[in-house]
Amino acid sequence: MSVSSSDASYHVSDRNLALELVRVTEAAAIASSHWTGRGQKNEADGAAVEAMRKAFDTVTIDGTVVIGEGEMDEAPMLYIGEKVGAGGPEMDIAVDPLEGTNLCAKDMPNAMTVVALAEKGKFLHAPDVYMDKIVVGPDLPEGVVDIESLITTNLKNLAKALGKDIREVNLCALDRPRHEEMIARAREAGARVRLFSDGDVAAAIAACLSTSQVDIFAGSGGAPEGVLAAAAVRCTGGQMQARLLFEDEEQKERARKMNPGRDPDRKLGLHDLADGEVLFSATGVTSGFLLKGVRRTKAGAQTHSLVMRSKSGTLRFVEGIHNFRTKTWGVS
Ligand code: VTB
Repeated sequence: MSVSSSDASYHVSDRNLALELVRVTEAAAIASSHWTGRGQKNEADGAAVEAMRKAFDTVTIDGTVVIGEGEMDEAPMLYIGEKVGAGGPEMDIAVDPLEGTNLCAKDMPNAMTVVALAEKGKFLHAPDVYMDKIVVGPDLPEGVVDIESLITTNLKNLAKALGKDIREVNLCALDRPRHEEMIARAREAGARVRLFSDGDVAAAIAACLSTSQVDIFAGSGGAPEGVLAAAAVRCTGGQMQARLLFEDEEQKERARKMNPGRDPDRKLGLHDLADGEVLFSATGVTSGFLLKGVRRTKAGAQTHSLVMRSKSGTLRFVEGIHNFRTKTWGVS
């Protein structure tokens, strides 16, 4: 398969395309970093969206946003169905231009910019509802945890598979009242629980990386974030299960319309969320579990990104040094 960008024949598994994606998340991170700690989450998000949208203009694909900023009437850019890219092979795109807008506004850990790419039709078309999620890392027996099991059962089975005492198992969960019972049960079973305020894509990835000291991520968060997390989990070889959660019939009907012929209540495996070959890139805005945040310097900025491909399973951490004297928004 050709990897030349000049003949516009990228395939989703192409190595060079992964590096193109880093430029996209870097651009969004640099733009939103201007707003770090300023208490203005909408401005931070807007800056990320605009920079990301513009950066896609240089990527030689015919992309369609399937996970984005919302429906066309509620988002000016990167809305669901929007076409992005400079032309080329058809691909579906999932974005969260600023995952953790509050984290950025408050200068708290784990804000990052996120993009994932798949062949057409391979991402779940997730409505903006909650999704129950469970993630564990690679090299564990298939089905070691199950979204339908009690958290205590999952933690016991995971401890056994990891060959460690349950007291040394670390669960990571969003700090929300809806998770109180799960957290209490996990602690009663002996596990440690690391809570975080926003940004469950980073937490899901952390569960797949041994360096993070997170063994399992569980709980409910945004469904679109679940699809992005799944793309990343695919690349690491980890396991993930999920289920859409609906507050009313209207939400369920929306899910049905977005994925015709599929039962919206079904248990979702990793490949139901992100199938085929996928690419993933994230750049840190504020430092966190995974990535260092943008460091702004006198004449530019430094970025730290994670780029991965499911085909090779290679995880690449990329440091960027951007010169504002030659590029106003930091990337070519
Ligand atoms: C998570 C998290 C996001 O929303 O999906 C969370 O990843 C879930 O929603 O960063 P609630 O805040 O309603 O619990 C965010 O925190 C914000 O989009």
